[in-house]
Amino acid sequence: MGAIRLNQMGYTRRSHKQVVYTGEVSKILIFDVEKDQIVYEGTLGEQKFDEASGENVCIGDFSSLTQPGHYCMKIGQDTSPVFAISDQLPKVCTDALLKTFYYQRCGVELTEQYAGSWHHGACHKQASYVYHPEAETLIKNNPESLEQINTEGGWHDAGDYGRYTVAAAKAIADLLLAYEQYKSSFAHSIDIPESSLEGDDLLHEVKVEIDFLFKMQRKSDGSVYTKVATRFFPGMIMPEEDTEPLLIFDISSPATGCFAAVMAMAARVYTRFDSAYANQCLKASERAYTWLKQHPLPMLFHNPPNINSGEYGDELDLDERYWAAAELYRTTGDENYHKDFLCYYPLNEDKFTLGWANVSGYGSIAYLLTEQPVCSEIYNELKKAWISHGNELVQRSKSDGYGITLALDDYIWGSTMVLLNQCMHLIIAKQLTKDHAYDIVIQNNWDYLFGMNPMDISYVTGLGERAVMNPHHRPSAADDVEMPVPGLVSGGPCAGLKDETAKEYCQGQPPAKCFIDHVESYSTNEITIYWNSPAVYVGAYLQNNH
Ligand code: G3I
Ligand code: 9MR
Ligand code: ZN
Repeated sequence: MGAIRLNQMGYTRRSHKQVVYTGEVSKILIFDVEKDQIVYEGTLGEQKFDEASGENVCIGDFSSLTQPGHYCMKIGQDTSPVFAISDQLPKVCTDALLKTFYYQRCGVELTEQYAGSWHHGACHKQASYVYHPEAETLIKNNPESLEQINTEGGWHDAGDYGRYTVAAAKAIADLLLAYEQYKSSFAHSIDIPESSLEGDDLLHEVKVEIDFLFKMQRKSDGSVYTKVATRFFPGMIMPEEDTEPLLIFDISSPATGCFAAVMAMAARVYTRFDSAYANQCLKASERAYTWLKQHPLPMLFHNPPNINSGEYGDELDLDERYWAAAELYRTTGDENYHKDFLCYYPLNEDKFTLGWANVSGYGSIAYLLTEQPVCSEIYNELKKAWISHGNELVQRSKSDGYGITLALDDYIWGSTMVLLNQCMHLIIAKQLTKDHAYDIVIQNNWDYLFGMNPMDISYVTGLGERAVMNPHHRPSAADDVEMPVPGLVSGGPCAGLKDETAKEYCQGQPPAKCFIDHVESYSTNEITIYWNSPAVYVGAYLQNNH
């Protein structure tokens, strides 16, 4: 672990450029590696204690270096990884982050033409059955007695091969928000099978997951199943080797609510691309929403006994109802959805979280960005609260040694998602205020992801000289390719030490150092589609703001 922490991919010409150094205060020297000459000399600020990492750090600002090139930094006896200055970097990073959704595809062969070394055969083509306590026996002896539904397609959730509705919803929401707000960042090919077709690749890729979600809506009543997965997490095997029976698990009101929300988003976004498809999304959304109205009490999902695949437990569904009403109102302008949103508004104390369990932030974004008439009292109150929370994040970053927004208790399972969600919050706050005060903090959070962090590691596989190499990701672990699938965002430090490997390696470490780049540490080093999706959103913003 080096003493010089910076964005290992590098910086755009005019971006804020900050280095964090854990040695004694001394001069900063930056070398142009092509010309082998010193091109910058600077100084570090005073040492300060960084509580999250338990280290004394000094900050250096080298923003005045703007010349494109490749550089390395020397401070005292320490040397940094080589980094670049180029306005192409946000595009390079965003494309890699977005391409991972292709690598997560289920039910299709990933060919060498598009997946390179990480190609694999078609997977999870086996029959999938609606769960029954005796499913294992019945599938063997009397499969006709079980309801069989074709659930092929979509994206694997994470390091495992489960496909989960609420996880899909956050991923789709982030990607569609990125497209709605920064369409120009997606006007080029990311080299997937559909790249030759009409339309942008982000829309082609998200359609893969939406097409899967259609199959998760129960035909009889419009409610939505929570997941399709095997009974247990499989071993560290390739997807095509995972041939255990697939089970479709019960419907829930949170799953149905976030389905209604993302389908309403899709209806809005796809309408110019494919109006018939957009209409199909809207009908599915309205059908799910009708079920929600007919079932005002929460219907929650918990894994049945002897089932050990992801649960995504969620004890509340008011946030999903809030989000669904907001998106349907934004898409249709139907006052009935507006009335519902205004009813749900006071019931949702938290209005900012962009999680997989608490999705209230998406409902707030939909109302803050809506093109429809609003209730000005509620709108102004929500806008003021959103901006105020953004300012609190900025204030918090000022006392953090790395200038990032994570609080000490944010180092949870998927802390990089928390960091990126906070970045999304600041970006929306900037959209609402046009205030550039948010820029530096957004940049610091982005730089943390790519190496300016207490682990001196890029938390994105394949991006950075010292990037995560051993993610808890079955295809990366089970293939015979040394390099992991590129562009995957690791969950990052988790102070709760929620797996045996984290306990073994991170015991006693401060929160920001509770990370181990080990394939078995799923609580600090797994990857998921909804940790990559907020990163795509931030990268898309940076492509337009550098
Ligand atoms: O929100 C609380 C916070 O208030 C509290 O301070 C903190 C203390 O530890 O816990 C926080 O809750 C954590 C929650 O994630 C936050 O979202 C729980 O402890 C933690 O157990 C929970 O972990 C989830 C994990 O599954 C285990 O359920 C992760 O969010 C979730 O991303 C992860 O999802 C898994 C899927 O089940 C299977 N596929 C892989 C995927 C990623 O690991
Ligand atoms: O691989 C599983 C990962 O996707 C989950 O996030 C994690 C926690 O639910 O569980 C992982 O599976 C492990 C299982 O929980 C315990 N036995 C080892 C499995 C592989 O690490
Ligand atoms: Zn699969």
